[in-house]
Amino acid sequence: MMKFFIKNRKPILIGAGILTALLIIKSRRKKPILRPLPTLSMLPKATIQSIAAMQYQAMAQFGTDEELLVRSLEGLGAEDLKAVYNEFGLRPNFMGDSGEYFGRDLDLFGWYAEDLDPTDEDDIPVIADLKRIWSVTPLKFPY
Ligand SMILES: [Ca+2]
Repeated sequence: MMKFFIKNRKPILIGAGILTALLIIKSRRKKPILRPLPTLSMLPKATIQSIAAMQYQAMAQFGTDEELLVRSLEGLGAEDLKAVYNEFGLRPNFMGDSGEYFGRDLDLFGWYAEDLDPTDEDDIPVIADLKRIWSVTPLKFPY
């Protein structure tokens, strides 16, 4: 084992150096801050939490549960939608899925942008539905 390290110390040291540099860069990266929206929602906190959890659940794994994504927001007014946005907050996202270790902290709209593809014919109607639902709030889709 020791022989292996001595023999390969150069690539091992370079590898360890690169890993350390990446960890330093990650820790220094500016963390995004969420600006909560003022809201007069009258829905119970538990309801808002459960809707935000459904939004997350619909996107957190590989692919998207389009039906849950839209259905869980259908019928909510502007104040409740803003409360859901606040409750979702920032959650670590890695290429459209949950990413505890390598993820970037994204707000709900950052998650939509990562998860939904405006050129994918399955996603087009979902994007249209979400645009309609959120159009009563100041929050706008990036595309
Ligand atoms: Ca996903």
